[in-house]
Amino acid sequence: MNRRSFLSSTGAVIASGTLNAFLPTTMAAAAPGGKPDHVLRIGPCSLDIGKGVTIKTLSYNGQVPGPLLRLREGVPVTIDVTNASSGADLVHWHGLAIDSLNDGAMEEGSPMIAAGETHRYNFTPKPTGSRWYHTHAAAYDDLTLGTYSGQFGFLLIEGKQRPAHYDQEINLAIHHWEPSFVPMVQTMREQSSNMPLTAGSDVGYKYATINAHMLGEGEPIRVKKGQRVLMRLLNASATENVVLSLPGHSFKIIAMDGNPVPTPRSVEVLSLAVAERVDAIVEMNTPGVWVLGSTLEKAREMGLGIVVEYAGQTGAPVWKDPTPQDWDYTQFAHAGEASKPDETFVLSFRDIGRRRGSKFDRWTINNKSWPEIEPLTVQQGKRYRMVFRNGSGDQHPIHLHRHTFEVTRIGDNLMNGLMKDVINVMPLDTVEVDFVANNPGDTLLHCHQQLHMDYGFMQLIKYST
Ligand SMILES: [Cu+2]
Repeated sequence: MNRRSFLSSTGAVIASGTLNAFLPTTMAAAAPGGKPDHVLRIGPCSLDIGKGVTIKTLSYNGQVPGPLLRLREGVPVTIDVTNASSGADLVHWHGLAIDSLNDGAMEEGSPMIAAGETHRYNFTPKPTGSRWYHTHAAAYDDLTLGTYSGQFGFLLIEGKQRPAHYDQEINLAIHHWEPSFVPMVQTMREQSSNMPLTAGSDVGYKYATINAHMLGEGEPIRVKKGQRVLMRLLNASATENVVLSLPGHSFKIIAMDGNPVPTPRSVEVLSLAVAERVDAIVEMNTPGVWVLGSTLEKAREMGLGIVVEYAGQTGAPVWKDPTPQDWDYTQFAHAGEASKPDETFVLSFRDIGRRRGSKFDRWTINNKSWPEIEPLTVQQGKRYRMVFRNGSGDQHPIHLHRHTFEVTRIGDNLMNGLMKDVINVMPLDTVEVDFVANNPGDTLLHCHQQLHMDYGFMQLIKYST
């Protein structure tokens, strides 16, 4: 039976709206589950990030960052991911409160997508805000994999509330390229904003980019005097925390990790640990040609920056060192104590040095490493406090999957109202965050520094039944 004769013989069925049940299997097989809303293809790509500098990496749809995905809060979405790379991979939807199987972390039970396979993610996005998507595959000592690659993109969940008024929006993703093993000696550490306190091996980089171009390459950010520009900044580096500034301007921070901050504030210097996001309004009121870039000269030389050019202005881009300041999360929160938790978990982080045959140090939470570490158990509806004690000399951007937490203490400062999904814990510091167990299913807690998560810095949270 061809399609026309099938339709004409089932006219009454079409009118009743139950056509699908009567479709011949050959037609159904042509579109399993129907057409997806979005398609991502993991595959090799070549990027010209600067003059004579070509990077070969894996990315989504041949571009870095991957395609901007704008989803509506509460509207179910299907995303087909085809893995055209040579190894198994998967996509994590970072910052969303969705189910464990679709979240995109193998440790939570999300399936790995074998090479050559297509997998359909199916979820209802929430909450509203600047999220992102990226590979959650481990890399270990293969520095072409995981978040060392170009597999990341912006994921904007749009809801009813509008952010502050703005004239132009710009999404800026930071990444470091050409990783290699380097001794974790002071000279390399000085190039990063991590602290030179530990020994062992580390990863260093040759290049850095904002939106896949080194400073001075690619198109500048073009602005006009008087404009209010919404900048969404994402640190998509595998291991490097960054500190940025734009001479002559300030960043009015309105959201962190996509969540509106209780106390929006203007800052001259912006700190972004691995996986953190900031939404900032920048008032364009200092005409000229400027460098928005790392506050470290060596990092700008590696490419970490982008030119901001006012209409009608010409000349070499100008950099000026800002007044040095320590990053302070508390200024964006309310001062004072948060709600009391029902229970508290104390988690101490330590570097236990290298195991035989490994290039990298092993990490522990309460003296145990993934996968030997037993899960934390929570009960639905209860509020939990996690006390992060950093007993190491490294910074740790700690990420909680599938939940948003409230930052309740940094060092000696009590605070409330600041909602995040990544918090950077400074060397030897103590940070406390609270979350409500409101999304049953296995939930991963880990350091987002790829070297740390690959070498033991992960723990599962399980809901008791
Ligand atoms: Cu870490």
